[in-house]
Amino acid sequence: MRYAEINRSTSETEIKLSFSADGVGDAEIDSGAGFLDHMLTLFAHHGRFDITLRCRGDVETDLHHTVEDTGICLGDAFAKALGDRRGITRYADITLPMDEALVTAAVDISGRGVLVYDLGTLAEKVGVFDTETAREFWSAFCRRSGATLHLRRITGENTHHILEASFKAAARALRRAIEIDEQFADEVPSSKGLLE
Ligand SMILES: [Mn+2]
Repeated sequence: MRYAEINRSTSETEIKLSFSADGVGDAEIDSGAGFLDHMLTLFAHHGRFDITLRCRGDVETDLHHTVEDTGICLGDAFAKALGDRRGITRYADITLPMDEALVTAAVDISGRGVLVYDLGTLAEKVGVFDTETAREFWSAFCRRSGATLHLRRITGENTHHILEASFKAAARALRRAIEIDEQFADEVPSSKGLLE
């Protein structure tokens, strides 16, 4: 089982997270940010990841630390669960529609965490959620997990739809990228023998 637990405590947030890469999509998410809970619940569902998360953050400041630190912990858990990434497919992409929104996610589990993020201009807020923090979430996730992720809006008008399509697309692409490829089953999928 590719599984990890993370406990992280700072003056800004206190986070307890568990992550199973080979789950059934069960999520128990309590981040303190409703829209982030919604995104992580569907991320778990579409990725077939089991995730439990409890975050107590300084939401009286704003949601920035809560969202970014959740990305840090999820990235740490992802890297820890995958270990040396032996046998994984490594690359995957999907172009995923949600109503009028269409978003591409392309993933390379490279060991070098790079985010290329172009969802265009979004509304500043969805409810009380600051939409610019979604980029901070993915940036932290990529940096800590070692996954390279491109997220690109093709079309879309509604910010809730565009963000939701991006989380679903990322989940679907990550799920495929970490599937065991029988032709690489006992290898690290890199001609240099190491993913970093
Ligand atoms: Mn929704």
